[in-house]
Amino acid sequence: MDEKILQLLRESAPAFLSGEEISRRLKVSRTAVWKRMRRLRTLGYEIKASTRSGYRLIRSPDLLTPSEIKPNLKTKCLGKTIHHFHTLDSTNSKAYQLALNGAEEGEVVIAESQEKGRGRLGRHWSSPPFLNLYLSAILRPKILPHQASLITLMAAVATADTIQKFSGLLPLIKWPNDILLRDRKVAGLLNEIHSEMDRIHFVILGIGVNLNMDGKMFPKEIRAVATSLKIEMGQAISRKVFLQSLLQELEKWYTIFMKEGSAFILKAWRDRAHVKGRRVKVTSFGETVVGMAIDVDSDGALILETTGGKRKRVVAGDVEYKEKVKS
Ligand code: BT5
Repeated sequence: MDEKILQLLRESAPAFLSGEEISRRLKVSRTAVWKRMRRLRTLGYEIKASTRSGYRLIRSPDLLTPSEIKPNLKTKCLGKTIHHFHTLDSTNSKAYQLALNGAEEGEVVIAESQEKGRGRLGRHWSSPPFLNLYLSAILRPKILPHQASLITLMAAVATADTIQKFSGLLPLIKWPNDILLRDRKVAGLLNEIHSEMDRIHFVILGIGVNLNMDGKMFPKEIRAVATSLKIEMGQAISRKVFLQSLLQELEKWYTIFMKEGSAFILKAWRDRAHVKGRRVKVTSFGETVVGMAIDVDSDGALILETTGGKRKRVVAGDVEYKEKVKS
């Protein structure tokens, strides 16, 4: 109902739209319309009311509701259905449930805040309200389960590209799922898959980007290692414009991946990751390996050369750079 009222107000702007006309078009009482206007104001919409002329939308808040996002969204599939929530435990968990119940490729879950935002391996993702982006997209790629890591690389490239276009700064991708600005984490990805041995049912692509957080808003334990676009750019940014750009970039890179295979993704990833020749320490399944990063292979695994000259292939883990990153 909120969405429909906002759509009517937008269509008639800058003119007023009478309460009678709204109640007629939506088949609800005028009291119901009045109550909805009051609710929309509490959500931050500035709506002018005049007893003679009706209602006029003056300004919308920077909310990530479908009615805010969809008018300027230029994607064909991604984000055409947006499930928006003021708060959720985790957008990934919600998207997973929706996908199990048959949600289609391209449906997106967005929350203004998360109570149990998740990182990998049960870690926590700090998700305060109205400042950042917490998004999960449902994809149903026709690839084999062992290629699922490439979806993470694809999403990392799309997220890094969006950040660069928005800020003019050069983000660096840290294998497998971190996006860094000036050596600090500005975004993280959490991909979860539901598959059989030879078939992926769906991938949940979870992306968290710190947009308008100030330094002191981060929990103490990550203050020195996290950043936001606002901190790096010195100005607040529009979350909805960022989200629209991100969905467009994701769709672009996903289409390239599905049509052309992994070569373009890997090249773009390598250009942004600068991992080659870097000494790293990788913790994977409780084991720690130190070595020289050689490359990522065609399935997105990290290839290391250890001190003994042996090659080691790492499919999942945490990377620590043994020297300072130049971004
Ligand atoms: C990640 O995990 O980086 C994946 C983060 C994915 C978050 C998105 S938000 C939308 C979707 N729904 C979810 O529930 N999750 C996804 P990992 O590599 O394990 O990094 C987690 C670590 O990053 C934590 O242990 C902290 O050290 C740090 N961290 C937590 N919150 C952060 C934040 N807001 N910004 C930067 N670093 C953070």
